[in-house]
Amino acid sequence: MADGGGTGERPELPDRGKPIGRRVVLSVLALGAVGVATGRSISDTLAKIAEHDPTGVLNVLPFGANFRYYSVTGSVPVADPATYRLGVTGLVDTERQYSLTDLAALPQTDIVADFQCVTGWRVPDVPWSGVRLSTILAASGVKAQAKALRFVSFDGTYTESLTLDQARDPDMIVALRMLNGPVTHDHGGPVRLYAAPMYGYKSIKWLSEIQVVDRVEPGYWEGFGYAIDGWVGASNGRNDAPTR
Ligand SMILES: Nc1nc2c(c(=O)[nH]1)N[C@H]1C(S)=C(S)[C@@H](COP(=O)(O)O)O[C@H]1N2
Ligand SMILES: [Mo]
Repeated sequence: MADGGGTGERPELPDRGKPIGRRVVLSVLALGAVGVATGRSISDTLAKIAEHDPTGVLNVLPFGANFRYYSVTGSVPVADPATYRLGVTGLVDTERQYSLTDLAALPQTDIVADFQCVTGWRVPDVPWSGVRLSTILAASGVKAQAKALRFVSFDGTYTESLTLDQARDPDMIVALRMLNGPVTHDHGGPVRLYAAPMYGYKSIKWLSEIQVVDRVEPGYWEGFGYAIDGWVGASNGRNDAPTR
C-alpha cells in the first residue's frame, strides 16, 4: 500500500535524530558572518536563506529550536474564538459541534514532547495540552463500520487522516494549548491536532472538522508521497526518498 508497507501500528520509540555534521556547522558559521556583515540578526539571515535553501541542508538545524511557520495556502482566515466550532461528523451515533468552551470543559491531557518536521527540523520538549481524540470519539459514539478519521482544516485545502486505532493512542490530542499559551493563529489556532508520535505534517493546523469515515483517505502531503503512517523514526517519512 501507499505508505510503504507499514502496519499502521505504533513502533518502538526511535532515537532522537541524527547528529549535525561538522560541514553543516561550518557553513552555518559562515552564514552567521553574513548576518553580522549586513547588520541583520543571525537567525533572521538563516531563516531567509533557509526559505530558499535548495539543498535542504539547513533543515537539520534547530534555528534556536524554533518552529517554522508552515501553510500550504497563502492566507488563512483568523477564527474568532467566540464563534469557532469543531465539528465531529460522519459514522457516529451523535454528531457534535464543539465550541472552544465545550472543548475546554473536557478532560485536558498534558504532553511534553519533541515536535519533528519530516524535513529535519525539530523543537525539543514542547509543552502541549488538549483533549484526547479518544475522549472526543467516545463522546460521539463510533459506529461499527468506522475505520478512520479524516481531518479538515478551515484553511480550505489541508486534510489529514488517522486510522481509528492510531487516533485512540493516548498521545493523539486536539490541542488547545501549546508553548504554555493558547494555540496562536500561526500555529494553527484556535485548535490544531497534535499527533505526538508522528511527524509534524500529521498535526493539522486550523482544525475545523473531524469526519469519522470507513477508510483512510490520504492527507495533503500523502498525496505527494509522504507516508500515511507518519510515525517518527519508523521511516524517513517519504516512500520514495533515499535514506540519508
Ligand atoms: N493546515 C495546515 N496544517 C499543517 C501544515 C499546513 O501547511 N497546513 N503543515 C504541517 C507541517 S509539514 C508541519 S511541520 C507543521 C508545522 O507547524 P507550525 O507551523 O506550527 O510550525 O504543521 C503541519 N500542519
Ligand atoms: Mo513538516
